[in-house]
Amino acid sequence: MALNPQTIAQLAEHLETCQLEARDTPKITNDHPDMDWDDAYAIQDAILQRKLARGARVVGLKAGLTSHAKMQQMGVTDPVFGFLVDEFVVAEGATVKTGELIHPKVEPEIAFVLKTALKGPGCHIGSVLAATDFVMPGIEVIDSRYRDFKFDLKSVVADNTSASRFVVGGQPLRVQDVDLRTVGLVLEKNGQPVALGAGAAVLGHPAAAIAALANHLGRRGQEIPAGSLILSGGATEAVSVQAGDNVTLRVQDMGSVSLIFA
Ligand code: 0L1
Ligand code: MG
Repeated sequence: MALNPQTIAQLAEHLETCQLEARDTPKITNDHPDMDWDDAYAIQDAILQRKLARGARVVGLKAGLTSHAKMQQMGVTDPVFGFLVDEFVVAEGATVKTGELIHPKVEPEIAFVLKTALKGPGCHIGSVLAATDFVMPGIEVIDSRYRDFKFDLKSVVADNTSASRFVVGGQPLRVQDVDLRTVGLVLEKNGQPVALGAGAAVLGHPAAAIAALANHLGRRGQEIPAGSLILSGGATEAVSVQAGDNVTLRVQDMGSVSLIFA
């Protein structure tokens, strides 16, 4: 690691304060160009520890930047992984207050809920499907703390991969009842389709994103616990939203899920 524990704690405090106060910041690698991947995930972990110390509950995990559309949109080449806590949960059809966010965007995602734990290395699509209880539609609201969404991958990892809010809902399906590669999805904003995609946009198969997360955690001696909810990543580019917008994600055979922005 290139950063000392004090710097990691200070960067975690800085990024979490930006999240809680809806303030943007230049990317942290500007001042810490030697920061490495372990530093980036250590900062993310330190943000999680700050939240846990205040009584937060981990409610899931996320993979991000898992589609070519997202990678192209953000000018990066690799997936990233983050955590979801209870303060990010929005109920189906509920309102997200944009005043609590910096510059929100929405992403159409397939969420997985596991019935058994998954531990890498060596996880593959088959292990993920065997471990999955059901899949369901989810909208992730991302809100990078970095000014104008300008960042590099290490800065994004430290910033918990821009996680800010999410909703899941619709009709859960068992994985044997759906082909997750060809399943179609439509993201609507104010009643108009604004992004269209299919499951295969996510690393060829959304389960591959869950396998990548399990393998990433396995390298760190961790696993995805049984019962976890995991967002597999946006199947299309992210769409900006503002107060007054309503957003609906429709996924083939899985119904729809919605959010309102006020
Ligand atoms: O969930 C995501 O794909 C977001 C990853 C972080 C990059 C971004 O803010 O777009
Ligand atoms: Mg996402």
